[in-house]
Amino acid sequence: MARPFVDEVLLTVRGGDGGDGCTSFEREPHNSKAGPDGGDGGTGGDVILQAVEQVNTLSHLNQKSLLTAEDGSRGGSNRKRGASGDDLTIKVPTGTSVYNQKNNKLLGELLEDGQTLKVASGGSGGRGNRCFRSSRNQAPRFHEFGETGEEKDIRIELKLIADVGIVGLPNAGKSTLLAHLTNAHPRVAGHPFTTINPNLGVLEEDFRRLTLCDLPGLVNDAHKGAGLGIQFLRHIDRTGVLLHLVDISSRTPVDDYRVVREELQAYNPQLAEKTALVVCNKIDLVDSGEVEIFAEDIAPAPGPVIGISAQERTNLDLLRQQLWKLAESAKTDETDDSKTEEKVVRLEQQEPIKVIPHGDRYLLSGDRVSELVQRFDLNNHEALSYVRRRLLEIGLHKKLEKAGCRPGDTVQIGNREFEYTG
Ligand SMILES: Nc1nc2c(ncn2[C@@H]2O[C@H](COP(=O)(O)OP(=O)(O)OP(=O)(O)O)[C@@H](O)[C@H]2O)c(=O)[nH]1
Ligand SMILES: [Mg+2]
Repeated sequence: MARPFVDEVLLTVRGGDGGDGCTSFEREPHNSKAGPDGGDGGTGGDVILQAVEQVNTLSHLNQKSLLTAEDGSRGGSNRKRGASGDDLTIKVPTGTSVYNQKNNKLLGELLEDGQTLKVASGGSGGRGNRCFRSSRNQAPRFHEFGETGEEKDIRIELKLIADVGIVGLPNAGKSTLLAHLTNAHPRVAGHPFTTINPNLGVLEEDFRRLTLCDLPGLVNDAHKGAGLGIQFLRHIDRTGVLLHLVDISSRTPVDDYRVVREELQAYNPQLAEKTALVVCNKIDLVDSGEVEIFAEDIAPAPGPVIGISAQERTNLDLLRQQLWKLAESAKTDETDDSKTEEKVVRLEQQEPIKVIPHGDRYLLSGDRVSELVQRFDLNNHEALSYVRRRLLEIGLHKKLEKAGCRPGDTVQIGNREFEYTG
């Protein structure tokens, strides 16, 4: 059996949390000025996707699962830094695109073997108390908590990267051909729509490899949703060569041929241009000469027209030779398109600081503000005064005043409340 084909997976990925910093003091019995020596926490691991040629499907990933990288460890006394958490590397096939579920933005594409994409960053480690020593406070008794790892809902979408795409009406014998040309074992049956997901197979010869993709059958008006529709054609967007397979034993082979050409055109005229080879299948069922007549009827054909019997394996050597030749010339013709398709990771912008008057209080939001509040123990008065100072430094004062906040008013950040002292 061909491996199950999964072309879209929704996942939640989470970077590891940073380790907490440490509060500790040097222990030198005769030194009254023994200073703070709490080390920093380690960084949390990142979640990374890596394209691996040997992986062909997304079926090893469970829908809607949560995948988390390792947390960083706490810092220790004597300035000891906590260990960093291990990254979590998720293997995906080449041809994978990754989107942020929230806004459907492309986070990046993995097109080449070995290429990686970071999808969630680990949190940074919290600083140890040593870092908070200042002229005001020589012996700080607080540390910073580790940053929470980034969490993201992502959608991983697979566009197969095959060298050759096989298209045709249902029952033309596409899967039979794939099975006889490559290592794949797709389901073959004498009724339409046996193939409902694309099948991939690899043809290997003299250290050369050609990947073939057998697609579900196309029918008249597939572009309007008839049959299985045309959305699976996106899997051959990047295919170099199209092999159009026609059942020559059909009563109307020329019409059959035209229907598929029209559907390809309707999907994407550029894709139709890629048709390089028209293959008449099932010649075991017709008189010799039928292929020539057909070729004349469809002239000018977009490429060579050859007759085969996939089932009887007639002319498959000739077909192989043609495929190697066409695939190689398609590769050399390839413009730099695939390279200009940017492998961008767009950094998400930090949410700016906002002050919203709400009843008797002022609500504060923004990444920098929430982070400061989350990363310290606000029941510790030293930590609290540090946070207050930092909030003033990042310009909160002005924003609050502008919004009408006066000393004595209540300011709320997350579920914490503060009195504004001016
Ligand atoms: N006589 C003959 N029958 C063939 C040949 N190739 C395929 N068939 C038969 O045609 C039928 C359809 O073959 P499939 O390979 O499943 O066709 P398909 O194009 O993949 O069909 P869908 O997946 O439904 O689109 C099966 O009964 C095959 O045994 C051939 O060369 N000669
Ligand atoms: Mg099939």
